[in-house]
Amino acid sequence: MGSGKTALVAALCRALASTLRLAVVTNDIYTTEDADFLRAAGVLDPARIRAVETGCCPHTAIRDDITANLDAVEDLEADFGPLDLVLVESGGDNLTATFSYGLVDRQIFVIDVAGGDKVPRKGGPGVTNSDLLVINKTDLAPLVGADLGVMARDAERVRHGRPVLFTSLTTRPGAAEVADWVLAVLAGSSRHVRSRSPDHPAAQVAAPGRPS
Ligand SMILES: Nc1nc2c(ncn2[C@@H]2O[C@H](COP(=O)(O)OP(=O)(O)O)[C@@H](O)[C@H]2O)c(=O)[nH]1
Ligand SMILES: [Mg+2]
Repeated sequence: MGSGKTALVAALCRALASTLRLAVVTNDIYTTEDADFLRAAGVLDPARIRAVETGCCPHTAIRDDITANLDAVEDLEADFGPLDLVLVESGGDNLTATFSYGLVDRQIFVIDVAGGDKVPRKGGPGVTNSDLLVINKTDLAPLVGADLGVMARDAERVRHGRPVLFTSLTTRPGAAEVADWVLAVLAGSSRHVRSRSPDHPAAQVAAPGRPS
């Protein structure tokens, strides 16, 4: 909770809504807070944002009984389809959270530096097996004493080559690298998207033509 999932969904909407047919499903336990935030942010036609109120452990609704989320995706497809991309944000993100691949084609796991630089080496299915690991809030690293180099090294070690991207969604709200990863996946090949360490200049530079 609080790692920046909704901020990333907003960033991806900003980056991709003009080129892709897009919709969003949010998950909250008792409210529609995240959907309300995204609608108020004006990042996408509000009708294309649906809220699922899980009413129970948020992991269950993305992993075990995915019916409510599948219904929301199918409703969006019926109303606005064909859609190129539906972003489903989970209502919880502790280290054991995973999506059923019956619900999603790809999983992005978002952690942030404020939890400490130990988090990647603690592992868990999201950190190790997600299709993309995003380590967010790099702007806070100096304030919380998180060593981004350690996080990059540990993440690479536990993920065996699966990609890792560092973001600061407050200082660079376009999340250009993540948007590029999504586009590469949609184009049918994510193989050219390599892991980038935070001290690698390429990680800090927005792709040409994309807002950062
Ligand atoms: N400093 C900083 N704050 C961020 C960043 N990304 C998100 N936040 C803030 O962190 C809080 C939680 O973000 P949110 O997207 O709601 O997290 P979620 O619970 O994972 O969906 C909000 O106050 C955001 O403004 C970031 O990169 N840097
Ligand atoms: Mg959220």
